[in-house]
Amino acid sequence: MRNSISVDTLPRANSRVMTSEFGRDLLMGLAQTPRSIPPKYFYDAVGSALFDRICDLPEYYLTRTEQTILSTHASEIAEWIGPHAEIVEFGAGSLKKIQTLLDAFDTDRSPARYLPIDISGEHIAQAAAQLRARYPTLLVQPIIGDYTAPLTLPPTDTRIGQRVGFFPGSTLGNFHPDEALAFLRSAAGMLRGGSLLIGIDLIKHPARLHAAYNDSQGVTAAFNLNVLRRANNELGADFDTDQFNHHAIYHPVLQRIEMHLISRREQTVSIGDQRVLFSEGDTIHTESSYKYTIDGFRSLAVKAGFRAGPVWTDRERQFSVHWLHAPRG
Ligand code: AVI
Repeated sequence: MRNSISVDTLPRANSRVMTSEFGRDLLMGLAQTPRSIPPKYFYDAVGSALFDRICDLPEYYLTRTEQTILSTHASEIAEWIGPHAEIVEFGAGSLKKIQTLLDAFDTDRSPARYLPIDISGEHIAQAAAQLRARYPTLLVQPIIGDYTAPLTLPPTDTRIGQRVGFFPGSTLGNFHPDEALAFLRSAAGMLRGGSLLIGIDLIKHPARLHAAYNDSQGVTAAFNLNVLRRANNELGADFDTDQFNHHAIYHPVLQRIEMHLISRREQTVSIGDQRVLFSEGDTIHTESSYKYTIDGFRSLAVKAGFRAGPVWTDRERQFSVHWLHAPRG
C-alpha cells in the first residue's frame, strides 16, 4: 500500500485527534487510496467566510444565477408553495436565500413556520433573530444538526399548510450519486405529501466550469487549503499550506468538478502521533461538485420517489431550480 498510514493504525493516534469526528475522518480519508477529506470540513468560521466570498466572485455564476431565477419566478414559486406553509431549509447558512421567497407572498398567505437546518450554530441564532425582526409573523425555529442524518422535526399543526423542503445552491452536487439518491429518498420521506424546491447546477462548457472553480483572485484556492489550516488549528497537525497546490478540474465522463490539494514536494505531515508521507504530486481529493442535465436530475428525483414538477432556468441554461412533489405515503 502506497499510503504510509492505514486504518489498522488508527487506535494509536492521540486522543485529541481520535476524540474529534474531524480527526477520525481525516485520518481515515488520508489512509485511503486515493486520499480524500470529506468536503463538510471546509466549513469552519474561516471556510464559511471564504465560501461567502466565493458566492460573490464574478466567475462563480451559481449563486447569482440561482438568485436571478428565484427572483424572476418568485410569485409563481409562491403559488406552488401555497398559503401558511412550513419551509424546511437544508444547510441554511446565513438565512439569506429564503428572503427572496418570503418577500414573494401577500401577508395573508405568507409562510407560517421556517425551520432552517444547519450544522453550525454559530451564526444561525443571530441570523434567526434578524429574520424574526423582519418577518414578525413567521415562526423561525432553527435546528442545529447534520441535515444528511435522520432528523426529527417539531410536530406540525392543522393551521400550517404544505411542508416544503428548500435546498438551494446546488449543494446536492457535492454528494456522490449514491449519496444524492439516499438524501433525496430520505427528503421524500420527511416531506411526505409536501414538496422540495432544489437548485441544481447544469452541465456546460468545461471552460466556464473551470473558471468558476479556479477564480482569478485565488479565493477558491484559499477555501480549499483552509481545510489543512483547520486541521492544524483543531487537531495540532502540521500541514505546511504553502507546500500544497489547489487544483480543480472538470471530469467530463463523471460529470463533476474535482477539487484536489497536490503536494508540491515530498513531505511528512504529523497528525497526532501519526505521520503521513506525501510524495511530490500526491493528491488529496477534497470535493466533487456534480453537474446534471435537467432530465438527468429529474430522473434521479423520480428514482428517489418524487414526482417531477416545473423547472425554472436562466436564459443561458446555466442553472436550474426544480419543484418536486413528495409522495403522500
Ligand atoms: C457548496 N457547493 C455547492 C459549492 C460547489 O460549487 O460545489 C462549494 C464550492 N467549492 C468550490 N467552490 C464552491
